[in-house]
Amino acid sequence: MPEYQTAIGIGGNIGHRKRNLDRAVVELNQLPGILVVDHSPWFETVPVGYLNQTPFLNGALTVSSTLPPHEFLRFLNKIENNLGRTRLKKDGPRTVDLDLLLVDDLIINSPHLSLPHPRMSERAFVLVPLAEILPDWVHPVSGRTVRELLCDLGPTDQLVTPYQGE
Ligand code: PH2
Ligand code: MG
Ligand code: MG
Repeated sequence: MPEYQTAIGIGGNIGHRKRNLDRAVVELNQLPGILVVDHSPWFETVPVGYLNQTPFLNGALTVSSTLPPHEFLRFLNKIENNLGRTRLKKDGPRTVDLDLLLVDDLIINSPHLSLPHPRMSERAFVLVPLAEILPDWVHPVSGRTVRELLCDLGPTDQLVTPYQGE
């Protein structure tokens, strides 16, 4: 059975954010063929895109999986739905968002899935947590490591801060 090494971005800003995200991680780990290998600390982050909403809690996970990326994505969407995710507004408030960021060195551009995640390199709320667990992972399109991509963003301390509790 092939094993895929996967990086996942997780975030949310509705309700008890930490409780929601912790529950998503537990549900993920309970899926057959999925093992959560590592987990960044949680960070409080300024909303990007749609600005008029409460701050997010964000983190990153590494997961070992026997599921091919498209199947894995279906399970991630299921967990989002279990946790009450609605999709009323692009970039708007959500209980939990689980995004596939990187899967091995795969490059995929299909209608439902793009890998690497197309906006990951611009987003401090993705790269700061990811750099805590996978600083040396090479982005297969740009050839830059996660640490280098984060450096490229310049200072991020106004956008991403350690989580202090709800
Ligand atoms: N997710 C988005 C859009 N904007 N901003 C922050 N801070 N954190 C997110 O997870 C986030 C966002 C789309 O998925
Ligand atoms: Mg997202
Ligand atoms: Mg998403």
